[in-house]
Amino acid sequence: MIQIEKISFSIHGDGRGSLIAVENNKEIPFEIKRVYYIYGTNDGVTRGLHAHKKLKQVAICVSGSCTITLFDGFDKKQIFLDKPSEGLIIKEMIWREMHDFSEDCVLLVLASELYDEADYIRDYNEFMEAVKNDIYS
Ligand code: T46
Repeated sequence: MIQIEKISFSIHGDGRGSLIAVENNKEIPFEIKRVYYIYGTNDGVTRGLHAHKKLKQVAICVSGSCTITLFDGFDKKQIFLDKPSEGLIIKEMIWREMHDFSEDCVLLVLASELYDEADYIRDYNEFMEAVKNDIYS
């Protein structure tokens, strides 16, 4: 069964509002080499639709909400994200789809590697073959 791993970040709140800090190998279980964010997603759009051979990521919905579906080749789970204080760990060899973005959704992603198109598996059948034959583990 696919394990859903979430991280709860400490909120430094005071009369002015809230602040969350995340550090390499502390709150985040790897060295962060890249940060990107997804926003202004059009209604009805599904993003992702791929897996990564090696990349590990933590996804944080810093504004609004979205749903992420994770599939390990056997089991599928949908995770609703709507808290800036919560990170979803997305490990290697997991097919991911992000959908149901609210208009104000900003999805921040912390990644363990620099951008490398060769690390993507964008073909679903290739992903299923790789899982079946344990190719990238
Ligand atoms: C993932 C999910 C959660 C770059 O040039 N550098 C980057 O670091 C990234 C992430 C993307 N790009 C380019 C590649 C494409 O031309 O930006 C364009 C859109 O990327 P993509 O279609 O892969 O975006 P998503 O939202 O489908 O997937 C992204 C990440 O690529 C992926 O690693 O796990 O978010």
